[in-house]
Amino acid sequence: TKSLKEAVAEVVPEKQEQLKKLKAEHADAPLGEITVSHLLGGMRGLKVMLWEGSVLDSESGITFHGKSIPDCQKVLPNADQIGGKGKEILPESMLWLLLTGKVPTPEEVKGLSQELAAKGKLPDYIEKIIDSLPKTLHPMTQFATAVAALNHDSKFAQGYSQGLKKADYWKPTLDDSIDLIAKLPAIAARIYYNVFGLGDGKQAIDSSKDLIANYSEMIGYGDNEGMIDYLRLYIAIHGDHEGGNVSAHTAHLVGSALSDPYLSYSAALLGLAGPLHGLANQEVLGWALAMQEAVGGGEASEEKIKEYLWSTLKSGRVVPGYGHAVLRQPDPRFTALSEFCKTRPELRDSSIVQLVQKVSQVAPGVLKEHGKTKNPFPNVDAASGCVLYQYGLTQFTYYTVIFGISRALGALPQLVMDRALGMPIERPKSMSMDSLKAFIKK
Ligand code: AMX
Repeated sequence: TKSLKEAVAEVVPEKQEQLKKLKAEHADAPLGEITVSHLLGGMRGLKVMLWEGSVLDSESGITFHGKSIPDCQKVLPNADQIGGKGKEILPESMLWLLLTGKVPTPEEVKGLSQELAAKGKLPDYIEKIIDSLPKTLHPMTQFATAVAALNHDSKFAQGYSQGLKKADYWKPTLDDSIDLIAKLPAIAARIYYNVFGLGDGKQAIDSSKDLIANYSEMIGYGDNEGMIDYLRLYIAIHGDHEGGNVSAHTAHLVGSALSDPYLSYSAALLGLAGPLHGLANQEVLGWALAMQEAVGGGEASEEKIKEYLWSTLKSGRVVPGYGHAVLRQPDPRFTALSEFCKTRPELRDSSIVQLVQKVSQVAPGVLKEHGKTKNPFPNVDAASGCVLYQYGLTQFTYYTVIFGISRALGALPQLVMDRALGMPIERPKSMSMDSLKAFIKK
């Protein structure tokens, strides 16, 4: 049985060799043409970034090192296999896959779980920082603040200041990344306690439990098997969505300046906090509850749902949870969460879960008729919040924090790979409208 660090150490030389070959054989191969509309249109579709953990296909959705979500559900170890209780993918298993490209054994996952538990306790100064923040400060701002402050003890920052060799950068980047992933649940739970007075406020960690069983305990859901397994699935499949999305790209960009993993991931969280990105799950729930009040829950008629959708669109708002910058089909993450709902009676019978499912059948037609969005189908955020709500986690300003625990599983492995591959500081060229015009005339 290998440790995660040993498994990464095996992969790094293979990846370095692969990069060397790619550079030697294909450095000048064109990857497409850049037009003015790319520059003006948020760089959609431009292939300008290396990202190893996952690839997003506009039709079939996300794959993690070539494995779809159903593939991962089949092969990645779950809690039942490591002495716990639960059938869904453990985030530890997903982390292992994202970092190494390999499926871990249950023993390897158990070892990683124990390592995370051992590193999960927060230092006193972090607890004090979180406790000093006003309750009215958005939980995502609190989250990013605490994560940035952990750079106080960054092994990468310390090593760099002491003249660490470039070839070794990835090692303390990995140490910091594992340390950060281990501490995210306790940070998130302390914020939950401070802002909403829920959980026991202690963030105690039981080393025999997996990351999310511990987190669930910290936020007061230690006895709720359905919620614990939902959180595992949710966190595992939100982990990575290739590199171009705002949070992943931000971690990569900030890390390219050799800012340490805490600073890089803190910046990523601040991007995740935007309503067009991670905050959409908070937006969806507020919108769905208002709809429930206006049209009824699971029993609402298609006509009423249509009317409600049109009233949202006519008021100039977007339908939250629908559309995507890359996907052109229903998001497989939405499908996986919807399938999970079918397996649990408490979710099958839930009025809000039923309403959200009904909306997902009606909204594509309305959005097509509206004619603006390139993708009229639900994305992951359409489904994720209503399950939390049904399980009693009704504080929806907290939802994106849970997404923030997850996104580290993909963004931090890429940071490790960036340093292992010696990726340079990111510095695209910008242009003014005048310089653009002058350039086009040439
Ligand atoms: N409802 C109404 N209009 C929508 C829409 C929606 N759900 N999605 C896109 N549109 C509109 C856009 O606002 C844009 O209008 P404009 O020309 O007047 O500015 C037009 O359709 C074309 O947009 P697009 O090319 O299809 O999408 P995009 O790549 O620019 O943006 C996204 C993608 C996700 C930001 C957008 O679909 C959106 O705002 N969706 C709602 C918010 C949401 O669910 N975000 C979560 C995404 C997943 C995640 O990151 N967590």
